[in-house]
Amino acid sequence: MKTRLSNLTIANVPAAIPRYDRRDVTPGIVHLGVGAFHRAHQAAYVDACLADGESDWSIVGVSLRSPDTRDALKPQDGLYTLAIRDSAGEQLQVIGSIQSLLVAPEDPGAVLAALTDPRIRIVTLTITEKAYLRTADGTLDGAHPDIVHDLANPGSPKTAHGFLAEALARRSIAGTPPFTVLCCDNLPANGATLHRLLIEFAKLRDADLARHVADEVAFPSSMVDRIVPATTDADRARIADELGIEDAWPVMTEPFRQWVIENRFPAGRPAWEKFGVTMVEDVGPFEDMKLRLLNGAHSGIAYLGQLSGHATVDRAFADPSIRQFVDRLWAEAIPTLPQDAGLDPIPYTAELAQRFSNTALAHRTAQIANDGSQKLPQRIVASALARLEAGLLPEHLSLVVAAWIAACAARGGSLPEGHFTDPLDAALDELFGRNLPTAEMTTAAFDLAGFAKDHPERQTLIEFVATHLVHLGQGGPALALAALGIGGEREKAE
Ligand code: CS2
Repeated sequence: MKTRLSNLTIANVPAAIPRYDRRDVTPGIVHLGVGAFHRAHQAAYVDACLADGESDWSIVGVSLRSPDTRDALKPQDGLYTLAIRDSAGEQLQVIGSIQSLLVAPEDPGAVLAALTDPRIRIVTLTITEKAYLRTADGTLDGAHPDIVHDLANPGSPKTAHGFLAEALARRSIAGTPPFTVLCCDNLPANGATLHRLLIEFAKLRDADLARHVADEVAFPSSMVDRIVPATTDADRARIADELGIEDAWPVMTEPFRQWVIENRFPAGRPAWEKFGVTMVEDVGPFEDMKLRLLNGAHSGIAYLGQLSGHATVDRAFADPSIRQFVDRLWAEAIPTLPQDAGLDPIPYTAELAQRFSNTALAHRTAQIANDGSQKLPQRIVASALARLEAGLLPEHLSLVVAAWIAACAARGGSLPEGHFTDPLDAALDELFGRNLPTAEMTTAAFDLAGFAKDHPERQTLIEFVATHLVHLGQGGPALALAALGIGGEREKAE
C-alpha cells in the first residue's frame, strides 16, 4: 500500500501544495456539510486567503450525518487533492484550509464547542436543499422528527437549525458576538431563506432568541458555482498514481468557479475579493440567473438524459435533440430574469454550453437527478410560472417537470431501482402504484412536491406537464421532443 497524504508526506508530492505553514493557522470558519462541493469551492477560496497571510480563517469542517469525510481526511490531517479537469488535462492542487473535522451525530457537543469558540466569526453551509426542512409552502417543517428532537434536546441537536440556534443562544449569554451565517446552497435568496427559517425555529424555543436571531445576526445571501462530480474509485486510483501517494478522497472539478456574496459581515471576513469572489449589495439577479440557466438546464439534461440512456452530462449534451432542447429551455427562461441587473445571459449560456461539454468530468446525470422535488421549484417551476403570468408558454420548462416524474416512475423498470433518490420516494412510489389517469397523477405529484402551491397558473402548468407525460409514456423523450418540433416532425406526435 502507498503512503498516505498528510502533513508529513506532502512536501514531495507533484502537485501545488499550501504555501503557508499549517501550524500557524487558526480557525475562523465552521462549515456545516463538508462534502465534495465545499471542498472544491469555499475551501479552495479560503486556502488562497490563508496563503495570502490571513492566517486566522482556517475551517472546522462538520458533517451533519455521515463520518465518511472525517474518516477519509483525518488520517491526512485534513489535506486532500483538488483535481481540476478539462480536455486540456488535469491540474492537481492540495488544499490545506480544513484544519479539523467533526461528525455531528457522534459528538454534537464538540460541534457546539466549535460554534461557540469566539475565534469563529463565520458559519458557512452546504447541507443540500432538503436539509433546510421546509414544508411544501416554504415554512419550517415544525413537525419534522429532527426538529421535534432538537427542540426537546437543545444541547445535542441533529439539524443545522438546532446547531445554529443553540450556538447563537450560548454566544449571546457568554457575551460573544454572533457569527455571520453564510448559506452556500442552491436556494433562491438563500441567506434570507435560512434567516427566516432560523427565526421560525428560534420562536419555537423562545421569543428572546428569535429576536436576537432576527436583529443581531447577519445572513448574507451568496451564489456559488462550480461543477463537482462525485469522486469514483477510478479517480482515486488515478490520483494516487499521479501523486505517488494515496489520497482517500480527492475531489474532481472543472476550471470554472464563481462566488458572489452579499457584503454583510459584521464580525469580519477573509479578503475573498482578492481571489475572484464578487462582493455585492444584492445577489438576487446572480442567483436567479444561475439557478434558472445552469441548474435548470442541468435538471433538464439529467431527467431527459436518464430517460434517453445518457449516463453523463457531456454525453447527453452531445445528443443533438437534447442540445437543441437546452437552447430552447434557455430561450424560455431568459425573459423571466431581472432585465435591469446588468447581467448578460447570452455569453453566460455560451459559457455554460462549454462547461456542459467538458468530457473530462463525467458528471453523472443520476447525481443531478437526486432530490428533484427539492430542486425543481427554484430551477424550473418559478420560470414556468413567471412565463404564464406574462402570457407566455412554458412548453420546454414544463417538459423538465414531466421528465422528472417519468424518470422517478421508471426506477425499478427501465432505470435501476434506487438509481437516484428523492425525499418524496415513498410517497411517489405509492402514487405510481395507484395507476391514476395522467392528469390526476400529475396533480397528485404537484400536491406532494408543493409545486406552484396556491398559484393562479398552477392548473395551466399541470396541463402542460400532463401532455408531455402522455408523450413520454407513448414514445419516450424522442416523441416528447418531437412534439416540440425537436429531432423530428411535430406532426409525428400529433
Ligand atoms: C447540480 C449542481 O447536482 C445538481 O443538482 O445542478 O450541483 C451544480 O453542479 C452546481 O450547482 C454547479 O455550481
